[in-house]
Amino acid sequence: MNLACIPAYNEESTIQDVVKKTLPHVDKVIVCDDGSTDNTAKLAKEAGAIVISQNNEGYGAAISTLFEQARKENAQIMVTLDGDGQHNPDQIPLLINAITTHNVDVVIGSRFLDDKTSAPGYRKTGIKIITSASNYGTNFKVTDSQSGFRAYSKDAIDAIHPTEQGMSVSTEILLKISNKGLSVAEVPIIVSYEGDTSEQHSVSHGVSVLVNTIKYVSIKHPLQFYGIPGIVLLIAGIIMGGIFLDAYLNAQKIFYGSLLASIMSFLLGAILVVTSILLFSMANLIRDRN
Ligand SMILES: Nc1nc2c(ncn2[C@@H]2O[C@H](COP(=O)(O)OP(=O)(O)OP(=O)(O)O)[C@@H](O)[C@H]2O)c(=O)[nH]1
Ligand SMILES: [Mg+2]
Repeated sequence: MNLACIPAYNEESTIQDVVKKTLPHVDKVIVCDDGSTDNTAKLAKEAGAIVISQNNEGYGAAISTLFEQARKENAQIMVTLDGDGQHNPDQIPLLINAITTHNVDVVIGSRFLDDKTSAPGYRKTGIKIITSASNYGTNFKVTDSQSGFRAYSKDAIDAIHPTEQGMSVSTEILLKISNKGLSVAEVPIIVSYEGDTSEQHSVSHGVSVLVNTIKYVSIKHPLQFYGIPGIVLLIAGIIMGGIFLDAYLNAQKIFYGSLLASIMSFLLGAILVVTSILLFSMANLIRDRN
């Protein structure tokens, strides 16, 4: 059985159309309505979707619920797409075919693969920066790490248990796909940006997703992210300490500035080195348990 799963928050102007256009391509459509204050749930049900409601827990929490539901329904394939009409449901077969004919576990609909999508410039740049950061943490490269238009095989549905509540779930899932050794492919999709106005909103979202992406990637590579800067700071601390001692012993001059900088640098360096070792051990432990 193939499922389409749609996270939706206040999408009453588009949800019906999205559900109706999605239904012909799958066996069931499930909408996770996140405590919308408009008629999203009612309209989705009327259009033929099964509606799961939760209480404003965020995009990631909705995706996690939808994975859970797909496991309950024993789905062979789950396609996720947005409820705001930005994705074209007629492209669902493209994603499903990539799974069935090429035997991959996860297919990502990418708006940048053949660059037909005219995403607003700042958003394009933001997504590309986040995608580069995310690619650093995975053993594959994608062009659109933030796409919500994806398809998952049964193996992927069973293996992935997202925990991020917000938009960073897209990155979290990619890292989990990589850790579990699942295979990934991208297909080009068209994303509509008509009537798009949420600039400020998307900048703050973008920044928080980038910070979370760096968090994930830094946990994956703790020695590079914390260990190397830590060692650099330790060495800087030792050099500045040397300068201080040299001035004190040879000229009886006390440079408080270099004393303070040396202590700070040394302490921060030590903290970073210890952090990197702890994270490295924790990452290994978690990998062993998975
Ligand atoms: N369940 C749930 N869905 C959400 C939440 N926030 C957004 N969504 C849905 O997730 C999909 C993508 O959200 P958008 O805000 O459009 O994110 P985006 O497409 O990356 O950003 P834009 O380019 O601004 O549209 C839409 O279907 C939203 O209705 C939420 O908190 N809970
Ligand atoms: Mg959108």
